[in-house]
Amino acid sequence: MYQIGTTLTQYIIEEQHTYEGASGHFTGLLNDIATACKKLSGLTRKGALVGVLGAASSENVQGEIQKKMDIISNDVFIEALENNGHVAALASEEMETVYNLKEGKRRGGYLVTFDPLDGSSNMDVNVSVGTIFSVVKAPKGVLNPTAEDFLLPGTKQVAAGYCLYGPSTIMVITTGRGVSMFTLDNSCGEFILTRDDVKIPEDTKEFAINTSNQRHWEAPIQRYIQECVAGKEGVRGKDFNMRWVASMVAEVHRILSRGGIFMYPLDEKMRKSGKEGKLRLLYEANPMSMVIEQAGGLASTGRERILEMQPYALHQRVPVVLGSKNEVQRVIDYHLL
Ligand code: AHM
Ligand code: MG
Repeated sequence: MYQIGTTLTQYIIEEQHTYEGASGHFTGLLNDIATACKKLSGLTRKGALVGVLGAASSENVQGEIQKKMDIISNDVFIEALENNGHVAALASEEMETVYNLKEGKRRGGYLVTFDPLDGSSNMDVNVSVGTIFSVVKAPKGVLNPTAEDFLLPGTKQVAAGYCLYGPSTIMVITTGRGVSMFTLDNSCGEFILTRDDVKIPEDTKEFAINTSNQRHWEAPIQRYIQECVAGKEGVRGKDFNMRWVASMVAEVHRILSRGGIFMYPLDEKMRKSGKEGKLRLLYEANPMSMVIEQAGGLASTGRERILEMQPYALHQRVPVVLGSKNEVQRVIDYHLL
């Protein structure tokens, strides 16, 4: 446990001391991620004043129209991470293939995957967006890692987290020893520890799912939501509340703050179009699952633990059910029937 008020810089230096033989690269890398997030915090706050709202004239590898901020935030991340010799390669939602460092740049021992601006459709309507990141060790002695090198199960992550650009800018980090939450103090430009050892309540009365897809859901999800909506009069014997921000970072942050369950399940419409889910395994589901599990929650596809899945592609999609332990377990149980 760290003292509330500790700066992120102090925290990552202290974390380094807990690893024997640590070289300082991990510390440097987390620092670079924090720098990128601070820049993005500034840009998202300025919005229309600096001309970053609206669509770009390009599509990403998933065939989605990119927002200007998708491209800008991807560039901000690359710039912050490629110059200091801590990473070997990068991969992101906004790039089709692995980003290998330019000739002459120092190579480090880590691979970073990231969604530079998740929920970016919210930018234009001034609703919370966020950055999600995942860190794994790079294979030793490989100069230019390939996509194959990134295809590791989430259990191999050495750090993961997100930065939420909301009323406050909040960085949430886990290095596998619990979850810590830092709030950006703009007066000194530092992230300050505002909650440590975050734990998610095991029970909840709040669910998050895009109900416009209801007619496509599979039976276990239909049953779970119907029982929530039936409230006090139904089998659950209590009223539930519903929230949907359309920004996974904001949903996960709410769940860390007061409990809840978030679902983006596989449905019949996706099945018919050959999709395996909406959210991406390597830079959305895995890092968020690590954060949720480290805070005492569960993260599953409904059928298996997300963190144990063996990825086969960089942009692979996956069904996601995560949050308060007892509710996620109930959804898993309904899938077993
Ligand atoms: P994005 O990475 O293209 O922004 O999409 C991911 C987002 C999540 O943040 C959010 O949970 C989901 O897409 C919202 O989907 P929908 O538009 O179907 O409500
Ligand atoms: Mg995303």
